[in-house]
Amino acid sequence: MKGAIEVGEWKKSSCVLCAQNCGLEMQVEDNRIVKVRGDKDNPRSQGYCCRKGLSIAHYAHNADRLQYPLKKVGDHHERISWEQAIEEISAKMLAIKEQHGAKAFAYMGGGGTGGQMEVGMGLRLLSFLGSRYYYSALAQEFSNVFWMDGRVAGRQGLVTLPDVHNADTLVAWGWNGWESHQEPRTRELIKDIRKDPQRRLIVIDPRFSETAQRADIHLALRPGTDTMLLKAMIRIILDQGWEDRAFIAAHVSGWDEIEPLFADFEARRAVEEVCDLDYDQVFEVTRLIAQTKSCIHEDLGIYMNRNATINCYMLHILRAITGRFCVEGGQIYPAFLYPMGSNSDERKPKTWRTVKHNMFPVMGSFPPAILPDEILHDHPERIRALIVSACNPLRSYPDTLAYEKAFAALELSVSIEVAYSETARLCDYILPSLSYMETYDTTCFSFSYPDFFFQMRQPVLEPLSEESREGAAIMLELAKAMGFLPELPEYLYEAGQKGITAYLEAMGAFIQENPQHARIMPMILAETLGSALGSVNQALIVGLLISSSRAFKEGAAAMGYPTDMSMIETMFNDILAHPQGLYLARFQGDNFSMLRTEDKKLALKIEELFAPIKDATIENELEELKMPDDYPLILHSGLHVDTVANTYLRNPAWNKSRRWNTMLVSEADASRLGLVDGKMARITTRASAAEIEVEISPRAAEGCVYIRHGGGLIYDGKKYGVNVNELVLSTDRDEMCTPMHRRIPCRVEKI
Ligand SMILES: Nc1nc2c(c(=O)[nH]1)N[C@H]1C(S)=C(S)[C@@H](COP(=O)(O)OP(=O)(O)OC[C@H]3O[C@@H](n4cnc5c(=O)[nH]c(N)nc54)[C@H](O)[C@@H]3O)OC1N2
Ligand SMILES: Nc1nc2c(c(=O)[nH]1)N[C@H]1C(S)=C(S)[C@@H](COP(=O)(O)OP(=O)(O)OC[C@H]3O[C@@H](n4cnc5c(=O)[nH]c(N)nc54)[C@H](O)[C@@H]3O)O[C@H]1N2
Ligand code: SF4
Ligand SMILES: [Mo]
Repeated sequence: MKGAIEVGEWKKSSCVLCAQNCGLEMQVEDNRIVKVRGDKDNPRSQGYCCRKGLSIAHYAHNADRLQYPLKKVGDHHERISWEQAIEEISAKMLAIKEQHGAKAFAYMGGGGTGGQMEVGMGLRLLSFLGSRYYYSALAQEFSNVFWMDGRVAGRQGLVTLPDVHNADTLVAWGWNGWESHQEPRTRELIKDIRKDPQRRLIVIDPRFSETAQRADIHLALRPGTDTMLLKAMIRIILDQGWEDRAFIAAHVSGWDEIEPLFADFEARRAVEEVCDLDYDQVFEVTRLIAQTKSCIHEDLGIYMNRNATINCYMLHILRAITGRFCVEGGQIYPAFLYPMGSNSDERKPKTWRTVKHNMFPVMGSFPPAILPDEILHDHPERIRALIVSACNPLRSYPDTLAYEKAFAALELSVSIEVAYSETARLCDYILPSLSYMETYDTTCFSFSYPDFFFQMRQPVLEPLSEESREGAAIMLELAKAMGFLPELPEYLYEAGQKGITAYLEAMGAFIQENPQHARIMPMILAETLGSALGSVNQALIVGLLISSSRAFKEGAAAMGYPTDMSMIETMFNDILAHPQGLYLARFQGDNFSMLRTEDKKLALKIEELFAPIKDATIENELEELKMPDDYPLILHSGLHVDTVANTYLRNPAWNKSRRWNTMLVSEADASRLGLVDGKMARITTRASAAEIEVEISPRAAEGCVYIRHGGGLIYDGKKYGVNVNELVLSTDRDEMCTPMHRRIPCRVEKI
């Protein structure tokens, strides 16, 4: 009846499409998201959101959503019951373990930008199976920087970030923040800097990116020459005496041995002959970095490029010698509830390595670029069974063709998914997860110091299907079916009904009687408190608060939380009462107190990197920068622009009438190659070839072509766009096994 349409209430949630997790409010009618806006009450994002967030309904509602467990039969999937799925998968896993041992198992994904409770349980399941082969997206973008960060801080997992909002000079180095965000309220930040005559934005990017367009200074360096620019900047600082000697003496160890690495480096020659930049401009940028309240946000233009490890290292050297570490508006260690990852020191002999490539993990994570190889070889300890959850390797990870072969060779593949993704389609079993709009979850990306922000997203939608479950609950089911959970007393289940403090008391008594089970406390919590709360994820969040560090608990006390046993319950109730998120802790002590080095100094000396820095001479670099004759151009495989949301948004309608799967080419290259805007061209790499529409763009640098990330989508059975990962070989990677997506050799011809 007209006029009687009930207007849905606005519910508080957050975006799950990038690590910013901006607060969103959603209006829901008939269990569908009908309107979305930024949530002004979210203290971190303050109403900010981008067009991806505004398109979130496409994530929740689309034709690919899964509704019940599926099993591969011949070349298609058939519906099966949960009982059958859990029984068959667990039986197969136990049989594989019996026959081939723990190294046959790998687990991939689970985390991502929507929620992290699933990965917590997934890692437990993997460890019950006896394996440490965890593969994740982190190890295809950040291995270099996380490894290096680990050395400097004395422990992996202590990731550093630029405090961009408090800086006067912001350097965007290989970061296209206007489009990719990667900082809270990025566009507002860039606008604020433009308005303020005391502040400036400097962009270091070969391309006239959307961010470069808004910069005070744009250093459009020749692609891949960041190493020379960094060496030159450090040399200039030393020549000018701009280094902060007092800071170095107080907070840095190892500088005396590092300084000689830059002796005699011909800064001007490097800048002019290698980077193709104006020396005076580089000199001025270096001065601004050294002499103003500066910070540098580097991103995939550095991380997925040549020399990534030494470049990340030299960025830290630059920050440390200019005193821009652990200070307001500089590079900081953010406060955390739990570290971003574990400490996996490859120097320790007990650290697992992969069988084929002898590769080590960084922060507990192995690199996806080599997984196909680790499956496709004939060693008896090759990987034979894989659980993939909350990730989409067939579209996201390099060398799609190798991945296809690898999935076909697995003895068991299980996907935990919300959608019938390109990866799920290849799996033996697909288990339907509740979507992030239907669950309680958190990512814990706080990104600030000393205040720690926390938001537990609450469900805004009823489950689409009664058969879908929390990802963490699925992991728990599998663990139980394989007999990894002991018989638990009824009183633990009952205590949860009486509140969290009562539960903690009961749990304390249980562990005292059964100290052997302390190790699997998260599983026990998930099982018993999870059943009382009706949500495994909620129970796991309580678990995080329980196991938080002393620094966190002191920080929480500083925010006024009680310091006794009731702290957890008080805090959890506060979390529930603040669906928009809240600041939970104010860390005590200065930012240096986060360091895990014995002397609380930045351990800047990383000896393994001395030789590669020395070897990066002007002559060597000029030689190595040459492209092969048959592949003279650089393919930038995967821009993270406005029309891309990794592979989360499946319905192509969200990009209707936008050019989201073209190849960007400069005017100069187009006229040289006879390419016409809107017409097709063929691009060939060492991996394969593809035909794609040409887009002549002022944003493209000469000598480079660009294909956005996210093509190769199969939506509702139909394929859309070129999957750029089909054009990448797994061997297009560096020594840390990071794919060099920003430098794939290619050639382009008109058709
Ligand atoms: N060539 C190229 N490739 C790239 C990049 C590039 O620049 N170039 N960029 C890379 C980068 S930086 C990253 S971070 C990655 C990311 O790669 P992935 O980690 O693979 O992430 P997504 O592609 O976003 O895949 C997320 C998957 O999770 C599923 N999902 C959504 N919600 C849920 C849920 O609630 N539960 C479960 N279980 N699943 C869910 C989605 O349907 C989707 O299939 O890929 C990258 N791949
Ligand atoms: N809209 C949107 N935003 C996203 C995502 C998305 O899918 N869509 N995904 C998110 C994820 S997972 C990630 S990791 C981030 C990535 O965020 P960004 O790293 O900002 O994304 P990219 O598009 O890879 O931008 C890299 C920039 O590096 C430049 N570059 C290329 N080669 C070189 C070089 O040799 N030297 C230098 N100095 N620069 C170079 C490129 O021209 C480009 O502008 O984005 C996140 N945000
Ligand atoms: S995709 Fe946009 S709205 Fe969503 S979290 Fe990232 S910046 Fe915020
Ligand atoms: Mo990423």
